[in-house]
Amino acid sequence: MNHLVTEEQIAFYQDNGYVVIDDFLNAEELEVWRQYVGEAVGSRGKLKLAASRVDAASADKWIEDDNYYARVFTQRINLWNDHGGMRRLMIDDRLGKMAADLAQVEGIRIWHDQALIKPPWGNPTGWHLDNPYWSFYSRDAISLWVALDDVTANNGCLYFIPGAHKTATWENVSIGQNIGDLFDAYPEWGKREAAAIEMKAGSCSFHNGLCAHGAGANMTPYYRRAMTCAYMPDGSAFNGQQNILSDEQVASYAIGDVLDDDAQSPLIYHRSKNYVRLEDL
Ligand SMILES: O=C(O)CCC(=O)C(=O)O
Ligand SMILES: [Fe+2]
Repeated sequence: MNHLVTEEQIAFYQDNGYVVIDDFLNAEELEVWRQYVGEAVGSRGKLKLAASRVDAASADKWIEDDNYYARVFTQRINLWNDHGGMRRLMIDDRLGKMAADLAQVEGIRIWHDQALIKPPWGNPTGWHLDNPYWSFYSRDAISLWVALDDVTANNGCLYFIPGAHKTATWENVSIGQNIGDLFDAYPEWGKREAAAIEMKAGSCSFHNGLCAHGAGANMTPYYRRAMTCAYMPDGSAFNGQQNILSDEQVASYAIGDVLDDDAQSPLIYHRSKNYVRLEDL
């Protein structure tokens, strides 16, 4: 694993809100990631979250519908919760350190991982911001996106508006059918050109949770598989939004409480504190 980020990559990330790491995984690692993601997604059926993390009362909202969004991508969240191999891949301080170095923060927690598999002839991923969906607000939230297949402008590569994270507020749109709705909220971004991020399988990108991004349609008869992980800087506080938290968790927090439950959001790397190791979970 090519897990050491350079000063140039950090500077590029800070300036543009995203960065690409070529050849992040070697060929053997890529095969392991593909295998584990395939197994973990396969065993979920239609359930987006692990069964153990879903409230009976609100189970319906985590079952995939057969709608437009289901054809943007198959989305299965927190595979680390219910697949041992995915847990080994995600609870890895090398990933945490990459994220901490790029984001320039002290410690990194998993907010959620997610497999995002665009089906053959899949719909585009509308422009959006990530952090406004989550249960904490941070200008330093960061996500990893690993290409499990070669991604090009033909099959739904990511696109970013370089530097958008610098002027983003937390105004957002949902990923709907009009892919450009975000630009109604941020007209200045709508006048800029997007960067198309084509990557070989095994390469990855990181993006800031406030950097505008989307992905193209899949104009091929093949799947476009990506494994991603959204990270929360250690010390981030509850903002009142439920997102992936259970009703019980939401009821237990007041706005402003620090989200430091390692069973929900494991601290996978910290520069000076003890952090979670695989054996601890
Ligand atoms: O893979 C995609 O189509 C979108 C990815 C995305 O929005 C993300 O990783 O935050
Ligand atoms: Fe996103």
